[in-house]
Amino acid sequence: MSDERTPADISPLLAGLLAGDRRAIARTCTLLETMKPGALELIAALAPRLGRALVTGFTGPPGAGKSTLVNAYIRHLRTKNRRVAVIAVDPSSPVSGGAILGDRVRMTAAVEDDGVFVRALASRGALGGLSPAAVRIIDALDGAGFDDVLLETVGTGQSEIDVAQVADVRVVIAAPGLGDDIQAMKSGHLEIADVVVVNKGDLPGAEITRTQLSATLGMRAGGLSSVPILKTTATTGDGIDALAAAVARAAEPRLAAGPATRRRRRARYLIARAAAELVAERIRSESTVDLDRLADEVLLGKALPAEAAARFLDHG
Ligand SMILES: Nc1nc2c(ncn2[C@@H]2O[C@H](COP(=O)(O)OP(=O)(O)OP(=O)(O)O)[C@@H](O)[C@H]2O)c(=O)[nH]1
Ligand SMILES: [Mg+2]
Repeated sequence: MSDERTPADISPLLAGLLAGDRRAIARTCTLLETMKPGALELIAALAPRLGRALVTGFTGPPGAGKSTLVNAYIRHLRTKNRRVAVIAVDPSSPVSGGAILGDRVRMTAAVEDDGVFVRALASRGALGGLSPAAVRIIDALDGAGFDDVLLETVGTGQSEIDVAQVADVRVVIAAPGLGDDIQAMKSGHLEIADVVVVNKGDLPGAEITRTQLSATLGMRAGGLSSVPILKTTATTGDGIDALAAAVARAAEPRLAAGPATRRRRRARYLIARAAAELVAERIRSESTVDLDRLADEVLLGKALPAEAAARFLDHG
């Protein structure tokens, strides 16, 4: 794979990517995922062309119907002639979530459709946060000219926080009969939503779930929530048009802010994640003398933990 070794060899890959060649897209995703030599050159070459794609995140509890809904949404977008890429993030297994979505897409619309591209991505660690590679893969897919990049993640705490940072529009999906998961959503996961979907609208209980979520949203931030709560049936496509309209409305201000702003938000998130890791690494590392000294100050009431932390960062 000599073209992943030297800057000079980036151009064929770049040309293939810009032409929408599927193999080139897949190889670019891998290159930016692994950050092997050539990746930085590729990012530099792509940078002026990026920021066109709209990134929409879909999160929600396991089994809420995210993949089915994403699939129905893909079909909708294809009727509008939009080219769609999907990043499917699986918290538990590196393959199955994405593979399942891939199968669904293949089964329905997309096997010979150059306008649809699916990429599975392992999530990061036990907490299921988004891998920073997802952000770079967004850039690869953006560079390949996809109009929409859809991000499917299971709504664990960390991945929801991550999706909130990375996506332009956040869709949070609930469904009736998920019990504790709905409770969990009520206790905070709705915070990130631009659009809330109650999927499985064909099942009894959908309306109750919707009422519950509506009450919860109404209570947040002074009760003036303008977040729409839509009912969908992903298996039949019911409600998908309304979902698309709600996403488009939520996207308007984000798109108006311009590509640089949206991409900078993602880069800031990457830096914040890297910074958190650096700090954690420093705290784990051998040189704990300073930390012990600061710990004693905290224990003796001579410093607040936040003050100790600030000094630790200053002197690390
Ligand atoms: N009745 C009904 N079933 C649905 C609907 N949407 C999805 N399902 C079913 O719910 C099950 C889970 O759907 P998925 O799309 O795999 O759910 P998911 O949220 O992607 O699940 P994970 O990726 O495992 O977290 C499947 O059996 C779907 O066929 C719907 O609107 N109505
Ligand atoms: Mg899924």
